[in-house]
This record gives sequence, C-alpha cells and structure tokens, in this order.
Amino acid sequence: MIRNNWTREEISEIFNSPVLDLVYRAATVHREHHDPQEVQVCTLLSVKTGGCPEDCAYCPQAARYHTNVKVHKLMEVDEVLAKAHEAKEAGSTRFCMGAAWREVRDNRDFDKVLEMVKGVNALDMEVCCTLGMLTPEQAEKLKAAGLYAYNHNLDTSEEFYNDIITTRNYQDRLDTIENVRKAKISVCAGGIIGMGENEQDRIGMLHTLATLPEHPESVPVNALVPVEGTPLEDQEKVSVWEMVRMIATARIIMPKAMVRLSAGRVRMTLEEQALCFMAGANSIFAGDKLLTTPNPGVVQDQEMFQILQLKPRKAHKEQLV
Ligand code: SAM
Ligand code: DTB
Ligand code: SF4
Repeated sequence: MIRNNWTREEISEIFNSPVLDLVYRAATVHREHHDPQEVQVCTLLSVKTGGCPEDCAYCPQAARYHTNVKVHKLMEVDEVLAKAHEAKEAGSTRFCMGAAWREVRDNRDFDKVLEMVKGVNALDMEVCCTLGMLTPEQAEKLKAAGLYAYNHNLDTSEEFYNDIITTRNYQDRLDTIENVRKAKISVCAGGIIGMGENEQDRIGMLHTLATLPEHPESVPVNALVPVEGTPLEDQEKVSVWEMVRMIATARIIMPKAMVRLSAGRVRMTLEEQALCFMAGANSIFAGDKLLTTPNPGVVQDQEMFQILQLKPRKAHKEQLV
C-alpha cells in the first residue's frame, strides 16, 4: 500500500530496526513493486559548471569557495547531444543535465537548455534536468520541450537546512518540487548524508519526502563527496550501514520510487554496493564523472552488473497524467 501519512515515529522505528530485519523488509517491498535484478542507469552531465552564487556548504561549484572547479559557460547544444549519444551507447537510459544556477532565468541560456531537452528526448532517453529553482511557467516550458524528470533535492531536514545553505530556504525547495509536479514532470528529490546532520535530520528528510502529496518517482541518496575548499571538506566518510539504513527506509516508505545510490560510490566496494541493492536501491549514476567529481567508470560498473547479474532498466517513456 502507498501511504503519504507516515508519522516520524513510524519512520524512526523502521530506520532503527535491526539491520538484517530492515534489509529483509526492504527487499520484500522491493520485490512487490520492482524487478530486483533491474537497475536504472543514468548519466549526469554538467552543462553549466561552477560560479554559482549560492552557499551550499557541500558544493564544489559555489563561487565563494576556493575549489579546483573551473567556471565554464553553458555548453553548446550539439556538444551536449554528442555526450547524450555516447551515454546511450554506453547503456544509459536516463540523461540528466545539471547547471550551477540558483534558479532558471528566462534568457537565451534557458532557450538553449530547452533545445538540449528536445534533442535528448529525440534520442529516446529519459531526459532530466537539475537547474535550480523553477517557476510554474518555466516548468511548463520544460515539459513542452519533452522533459521527463526534474531533480531538485531537499538535501537534508528542514531543521538542519540553515546550517548547510543560507541563500534560500526549505520552502523554496518545496515550491519548486510542487511546480515540477504540477507541470506533470516526474519528480526526482532526495538528499545527502554525511554533512554533520544527526539521525533525526535523516528521518526528518525522509518524512518530508514520504508525506508529500505524491511521492517523488525517484529518490537519490547521496553520500557527501567532501571537496577541498568547501566548508565540509573534512567531514568523515559515512559507513555503509548508514547508507543501507537510508536506502532501506526510503524503499519501505516510498515503495514505487526508484531509489538511487547516487554520489559516493567511488568510495564503496562492490560488496557495499551490493548491500545497497539488496536494501532496495535500483538506480545509479554511471560514467566516470558525476558533475565535477569522480564516479566509477562504465567498465567497472559493467563488471559489477555481470557479477551481481543485474540488468539495466529500459527507458520508461510513458508520461505522467
Ligand atoms: N544548482 C542546482 C541545485 O542546487 O538544485 C542543480 C545542481 S546541484 C549540484 C544538484 C545536487 O547535487 C544538490 O542538490 C546536492 O544534493 C548534490 N550535490 C552537490 N554537491 C555534492 C557533494 N559534494 N556530495 C554529494 N552530493 C552533492
Ligand atoms: C543528485 O542527487 N546527485 C547528483 C545529481 N542529483 C545532480 C549530483 C551529485 C554531485 C556530486 C558532486 C559533483 O560531482 O559535483
Ligand atoms: Fe549552486 Fe546547486 Fe551547488 Fe548549491 S548545489 S552551490 S545551488 S550548483
């Protein structure tokens, strides 16, 4: 049963259950709603890198932090389409274009992004964007261009949010997610662990996601990639058990969602990743780069798929109604 009325206490109880019980329950729910051998393979491309005015403490692309990320203007449409084509050839069915913007502006760059969306859509891939905040009208324009999904993360709990970002608020995040939903674009929203948040913050974020009027179709769970020069550069690595608890709880409370084992895989062994799939993760980012940081390469992932007998999920192009 799909529920949107989970209480924090219920989520906390699931989250804190003994690990093996938690994984068993998540694996059971996973099998009721998904083919457990199937894993969605998505490719990310940073179409506009660096120079972002926001102060997200985790982000290497924020202009105010001194990281090694070089600022680039928006890529050209044909360059992006060539990358999408490459990703498709390598087995990806979803292509997500990211921009280091606070929000979308109604300018020539946005028109170019709309062209990119049209082009990727024509390649029969699920086309996704993550461009920052969106107005309802901009969401409509993206939908009309063929956008399948939009990523906008809550990142953490409402209580911890101000410790991580001060240049916008939690309600701004929720408003954009609502604008995406209203435009009938598939919603991709999740967060990051390992930023110094406590267990209540993790539960709080999951609670907000699972009590939205409709669950996101996809929920990325990122482990912080600590980047030199950002305020979070010295954060300790999260343990696999913390990832497993997040993923399994997300799987149980949002059964139909694609739960994505997102950033952080470069620091995980194959066995650790396998545990995450057992706990209900059924989506990954593939390709040797996320937006600006490293990710396991295609060959390494193909090997993992072979060992675990996983198969890439086909693009699901049916539109939301
Ligand atoms: N600028 C847009 C925004 O913030 O919505 C889109 C791009 S932004 C880089 C997309 C998401 O990437 C963030 O919301 C965050 O969850 C994730 N992210 C960024 N840097 C990260 C890091 N160092 N480790 C883990 N996840 C990160
Ligand atoms: C998401 O939840 N994780 C991705 C994607 N959505 C846009 C981004 C991860 C970024 C990791 C840091 C970097 O490579 O810059
Ligand atoms: Fe900018 Fe997005 Fe990075 Fe925040 S997460 S600094 S909004 S690119």
